[in-house]
Amino acid sequence: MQALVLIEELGSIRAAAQSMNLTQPALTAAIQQLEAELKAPLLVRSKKGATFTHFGQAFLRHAKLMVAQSRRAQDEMAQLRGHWEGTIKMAVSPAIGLGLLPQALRQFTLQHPEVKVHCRDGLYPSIAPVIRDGTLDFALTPVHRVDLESDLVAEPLYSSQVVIVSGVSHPLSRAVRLAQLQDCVWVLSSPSRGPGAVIEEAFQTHGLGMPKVAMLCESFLALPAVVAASDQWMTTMPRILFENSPFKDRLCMVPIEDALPSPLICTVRRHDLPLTPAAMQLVGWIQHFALKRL
Ligand code: TSU
Repeated sequence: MQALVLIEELGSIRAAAQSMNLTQPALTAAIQQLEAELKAPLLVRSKKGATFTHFGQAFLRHAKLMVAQSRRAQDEMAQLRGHWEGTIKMAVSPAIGLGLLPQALRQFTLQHPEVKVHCRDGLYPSIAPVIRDGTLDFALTPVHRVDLESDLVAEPLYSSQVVIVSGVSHPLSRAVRLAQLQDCVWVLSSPSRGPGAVIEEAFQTHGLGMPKVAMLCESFLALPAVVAASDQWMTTMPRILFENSPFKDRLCMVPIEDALPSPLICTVRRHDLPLTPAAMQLVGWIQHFALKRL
């Protein structure tokens, strides 16, 4: 099962075998044995690599959860025995990544240097499928709590501050009312239901029409650069991202006086997969620093 998960992740049987320290024929034989037991072909092999059959894709969903569960079970047993080892897999929003994560990780790794942390970017709802299939233990991301699916749970941490940002030469970079921005063209940093869509919510609250959206830019690395290079586009971003952007001197925080929504950053996980003790400790440090900044 682990091999199947690795084949999907790495794109080939050879790469999966290498990463498991097996020969390719040994791994192929193991998969053939699994296919015989399940009485179903899981992979189609071609010169270009291996692709999953319809059966393979269905089985892979179970395999991912079982591999993740087994990793968590082993980690939890070791950690309960006082052996702080294993892996934490998480995704963070930019406000967490730039804000609380560095301090929390510093404390956590001092206490538990043997626990590996895998951290990637991610926002709800785009990140939900990899929480659901067990790939990630949790995500620290803003959530519209009313919208959360019933198989996920969200525990609130703190509200992040959002600002409206344009390039310095945008004609409305000094606007003070949302109504002045109603004909602007926007770059959203996430689809509707994500925090990048706060401008839609703000326009709605102030009785304005839907904003005109030119671009969806889900890269927070590219977003400030793209907006800095334009005299037409506006966007919203967490204040901490604006303040730390290398493009800050070509960007302008539009001084809007109307209130903007403050996305509520939460710990999101599967409701039936409790965090391992190590993951709980890392989240505990994040909570600690979140409380300190209130
Ligand atoms: S954050 O979750 O606070 O990093 C966030 C991301 C994106 C936007 C607002 C807030 C637009």
